[in-house]
Amino acid sequence: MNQELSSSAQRVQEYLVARGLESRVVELPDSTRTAPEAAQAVGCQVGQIVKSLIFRAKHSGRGVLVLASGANRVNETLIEALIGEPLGKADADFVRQQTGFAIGGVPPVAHANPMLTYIDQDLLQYAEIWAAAGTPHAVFRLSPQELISLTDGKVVEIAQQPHN
Ligand code: 5CA
Repeated sequence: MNQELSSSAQRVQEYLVARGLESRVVELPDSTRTAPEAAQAVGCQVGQIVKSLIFRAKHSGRGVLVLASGANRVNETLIEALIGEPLGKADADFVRQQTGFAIGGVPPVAHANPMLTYIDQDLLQYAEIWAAAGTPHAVFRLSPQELISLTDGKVVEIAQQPHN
């Protein structure tokens, strides 16, 4: 039986089909707006949730996509060293303009403007990971290798070391 997806989730599903992925977008009654909520809703570890974070490079103004494990805080200094310029945090309008999606449902793929992409190496320890699929109630499951090939992202160490 086909359940109808909301239009943003449908856009992500169509992208996955076009790229030959078997993944199916699922819309859940519970919120998947944050990584802990998404982990709770699908019943996985928070580290298996892909956070799709948009940054704005300060000098060039370009968007940078960081795909981080839900368990990690991003070390922005490391990303700045990789791109060679300082980062500013993107505001909600910039996120929508770059991705075509609203915060809380930003998927790692199917963006309006494809961006330079970095992938958290900590995601590679899991057989399966889950990412947002366009809305704060939609997710899809994939493997880390599929995430790499879909996004053409560079796998790097992203996590900030705990302070204590
Ligand atoms: N659906 C979940 C799990 S996949 C999700 O989208 N999580 S997330 O972490 O990728 O997206 C939430 C992120 O949006 C936050 O970590 C934060 O970086 C960003 N964010 C939240 N509020 C704002 C805001 N007002 N301006 C800019 N970015 C924001």
